[in-house]
Amino acid sequence: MTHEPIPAVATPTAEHHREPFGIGESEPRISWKTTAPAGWTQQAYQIEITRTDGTHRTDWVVSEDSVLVGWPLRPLESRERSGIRVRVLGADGTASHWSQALRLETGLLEPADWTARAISPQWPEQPDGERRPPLLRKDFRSGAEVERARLYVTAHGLYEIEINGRRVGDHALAPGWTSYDHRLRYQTHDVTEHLRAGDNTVGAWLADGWYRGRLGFHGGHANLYGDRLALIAQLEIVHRDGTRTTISTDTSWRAAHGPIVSSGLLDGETYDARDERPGWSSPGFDDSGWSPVDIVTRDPATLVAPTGPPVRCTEEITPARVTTLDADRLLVDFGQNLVGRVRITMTGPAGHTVVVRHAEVLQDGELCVRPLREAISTDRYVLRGTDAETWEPRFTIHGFRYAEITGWRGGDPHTHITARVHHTDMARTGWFECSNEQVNRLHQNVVWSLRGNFVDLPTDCPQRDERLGWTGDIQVFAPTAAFLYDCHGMLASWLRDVAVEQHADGTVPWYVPAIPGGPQWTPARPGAGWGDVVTLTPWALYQDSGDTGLLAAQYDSARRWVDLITELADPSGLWNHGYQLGDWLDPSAPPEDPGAGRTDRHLIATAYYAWSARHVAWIAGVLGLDKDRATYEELAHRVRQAFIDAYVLPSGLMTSDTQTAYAIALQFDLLPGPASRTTAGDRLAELVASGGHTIQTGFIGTPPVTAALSATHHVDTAYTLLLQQECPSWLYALKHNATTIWERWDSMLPDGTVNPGEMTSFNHYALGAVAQWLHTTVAGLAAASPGYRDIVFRPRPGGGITWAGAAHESPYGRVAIQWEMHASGIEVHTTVPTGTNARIEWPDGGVTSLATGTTTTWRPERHTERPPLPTRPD
Ligand code: RAM
Repeated sequence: MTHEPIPAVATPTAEHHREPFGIGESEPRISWKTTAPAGWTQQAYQIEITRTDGTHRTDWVVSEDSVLVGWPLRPLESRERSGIRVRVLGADGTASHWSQALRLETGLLEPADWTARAISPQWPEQPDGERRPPLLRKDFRSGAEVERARLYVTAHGLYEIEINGRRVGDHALAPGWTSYDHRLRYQTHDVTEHLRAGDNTVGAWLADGWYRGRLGFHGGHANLYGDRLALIAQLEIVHRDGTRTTISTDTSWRAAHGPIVSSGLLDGETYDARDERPGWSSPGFDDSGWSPVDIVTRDPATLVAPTGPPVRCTEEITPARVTTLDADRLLVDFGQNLVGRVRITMTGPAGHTVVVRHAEVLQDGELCVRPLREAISTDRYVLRGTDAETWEPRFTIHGFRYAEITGWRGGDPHTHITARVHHTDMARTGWFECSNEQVNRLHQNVVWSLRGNFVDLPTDCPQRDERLGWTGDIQVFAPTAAFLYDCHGMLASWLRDVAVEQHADGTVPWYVPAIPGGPQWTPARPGAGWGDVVTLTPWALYQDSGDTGLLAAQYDSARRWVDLITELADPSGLWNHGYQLGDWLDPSAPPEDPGAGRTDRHLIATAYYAWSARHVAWIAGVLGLDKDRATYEELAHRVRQAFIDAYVLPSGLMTSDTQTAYAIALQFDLLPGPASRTTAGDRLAELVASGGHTIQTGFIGTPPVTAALSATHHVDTAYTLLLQQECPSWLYALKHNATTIWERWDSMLPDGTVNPGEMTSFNHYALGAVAQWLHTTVAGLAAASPGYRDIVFRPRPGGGITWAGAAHESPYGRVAIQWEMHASGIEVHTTVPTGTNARIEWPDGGVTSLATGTTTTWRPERHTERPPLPTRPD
C-alpha cells in the first residue's frame, strides 16, 4: 500500500512577478505556498530547475523558508528559459509531490544584447508646435519556419506594436513612466503566433506620452526628456532549423504620419479615421512615399526589464445613466469615478467629429471641469464614414465618472459606449467587509482610488494637470496598498527612481519622476512626511512581503535622507527650521493655503526625523549592518529625547494640543513612558470628542488617528470618528455619492458645489489610509512579523458593527478572519496558512494560539479590568 503525500505545493513564483516573462533578474528569488494539515511544518525543500543545459536539483535544504528563497544555481543568461518546481518535506516525514513548474524567461540582461537602435522619423518638427505622432514600419522575410519569436521593445514616448496587421500584447501606456534618463523600461512579448514563413511586417504607433508630451501644472512643460519620439525594437526569431533572424530598429525602417492628429496624457487624443492607412502593418503595403528615419541616442545600459505588471484594461463599465442634454449632446454617467478611457461605436458620415469630454463631477447638470485645471481631457474622433466604427484613444488616460459626448451618431448609448478601466494590472490580495454598508462603501472607494492612482507609478491624482508620483501620498498609503494589491513589483521600480533622483545632498524630490513645478516645488526642499518615503515605504512593503532584498536595494537612499536631516537639524536633534508642508490639508487650513494646519510643522518634522532614524536602524539590523544599527539607534534615541523635551510638557500634554500631534507621538513611540501614553491617548480622545467627532487632521494626522485611539483604549472614540457623517469625516463624502476618496474632506461642499480651492481632486488615496485600520483593527488582521510569518488577529469590535471580516493573500497563503458578535460573546473564524504562527489577541487581553488551517473560536463576553497599555505602539 502506498502512502499518499498530504502536503501540496502550488506553482512557485519568482520575485514579485505576476508573469515572469522577459524578467531582468538573473538570479530570481523563488517563493512557494504549501497547503498541509494543521500543525504541519516544513523541514526541508528541494528546488528543481530545468534550463538550457538540463535539469538540476538542489539537495534537500533543511529550512523552513519558503518566501523569496535565493536562486540556487549559476545565474540565468539573457533569453534563457527555465522551468522551476519545488517539493517540500515535513517535520512529520510527509513529503509533497513536485509542484507544477513555473515557466520563467529572462529578457535581455546585458547592454550588449541590444542591436536595436533608437529610431526617429527624419522629418523636421517644431518642438513647441503641433507634432503629429508617427507610424513606423519595416517589411522583412522570414525564411525558415518559426520555432519561437520574441519582441523586445520600448520607446521614447509611448508605443503600440502590430505585426502582420495584428496588435502585439495588451499593454497600455507602455513603456510606462520611469526616470527616463536613468532607467527606461522595455517589454518582452512572445510574438511566435504573429509571424509566418515568408513576408512579414512590423509596425509601430508612437505618441508623446510622458517623454515629450505636456506634463505638470501651471501650463506644464513639454519635451521634458527630449523632443524626438523614437522606437527601439528588437525582434528575435528562432527558426525550426535552428537558425536565427533578428530584425532591429535601424535606418532601414520607414515613417509616416498616421491617423492620430495629436495625443497628450493631459490633453486627450484626436484621431482622424480618414487618415488611416489600411494595411500599413502588413506585407504588400506600398511605403515608397514614407520618410526615412534617423538614429537618436539611447544608452542600452539604461534599458531595464519590468519588475511589476503592465498597465492594462482591467474592467469595462457600461453607462449607469445617459441623459440627452441637447440635440446630439449626451451626458453619460458611468456610476463610478474611474481611470481609463471611453470606447465608442458609431456610424456616421465621413468627416463628422465626435467629441468626448470627461469630468469627475457635475455642476448644474453639466461637467465640472474646473478641478482639472489645465488638463483638457478631451478626445476627438473624426469618422471615416464606413459601417460601425469603434474607437478608443490609445495614448491618453482620464479620471472621470461622467463623459459628455457631442456629435453622437451611434445607436443605443448603453451598448455603444463603454468606459474601459486602466491601471497597473496587479493581483488583488486584500478584502474587507463588515455589517455596516457605509463602511463597506468607504472601503470600496479606497480600492477604487488605489486602482485609479496605480497607473504605472503611484500618483496623487489621475485627473487634473498633476498626476505625479507624490512621495507623501504613497508614504502614508503604502501599508494600505500592500494589503489590498500586490504592488511590490511596481513600487520597487518606483523606489529605484526615487533613489536615482534623490539629490546629492540626500534631498528627496517632492514627486518622482521630478519635473519642473514652479518655485514652491522646484528645486525640491527636504519635506517631512514626504521625503520619509525612502525610509518608511521600503519598511512598509517589507512588513507585507518579507522582502529583505528591497531593504538592501533602498538602504543607501534611506540612510542618505536621515543623514541629510542630521545635518539640517540643530545639535539637540530638533528639525525646527525650514520649509515644511506640515499636516497638509488639515480641514482648518484655508482652501488657498493647505499647509496652514493647526499642528506645529516642526513638531511633525522632528517626529518624522526620529521615526525615520529608527527605521534606518531597523533596516540596518535586518541587513546585518550592526555598526549602522547602533549608530542610527543612538540617533533615533537622541531625536526622540529632543522631541520629548521640546514638545511634550511636564503635564503630559503637548505644545501643539492637536489630534495630529498626539496621534503621531503615540504611533511613532515619542512619549516618555506608559503614563504619558495614557495621558496622550486620553487627551486625543477628548480632542476628538470636543471636535464633535469630526476630522481635524490632514495628510499626516489622519492615517494614525484611529490607530492611536484604539491603541490607547479609546476604540469607541475611534468608531464614532469613523462613523461620523457630518463634514469633515470619511463618510461625509458618501452623502454626495462619492465612489472614490477625495483629496479634501470637503472637495464637494455641503451645499453640493465644488470646493473653490484650485486643488480639488475627487480621487486621491492618501486620506483612504484609514482602510488599513479597518483591516487591522475592525476586522483584526495584521502581520506580527515581516511577510505574515507571524500573524496576529486583534479584532476590536465596536461602533454597532455586528460582524466584520478581512482576508489577505500573504506570501504563505490566504490569511482570513471573520468575527460575529453574539449576546454572550464573540465567534471568530480564522484561516492560517501553513508555515505561519498565529494568535488571537482578544479585546479583554486574553490570547489564543491558533493552529494552521481554518478554526472557529468562541470567546464568551468577559468583564475584566482593562489590560495595561503596551509600553510601545505595535
Ligand atoms: C498636491 C498633491 C499631493 C500632495 C502635494 C503636497 O499638489 O496633489 O496630494 O502631496 O500637493
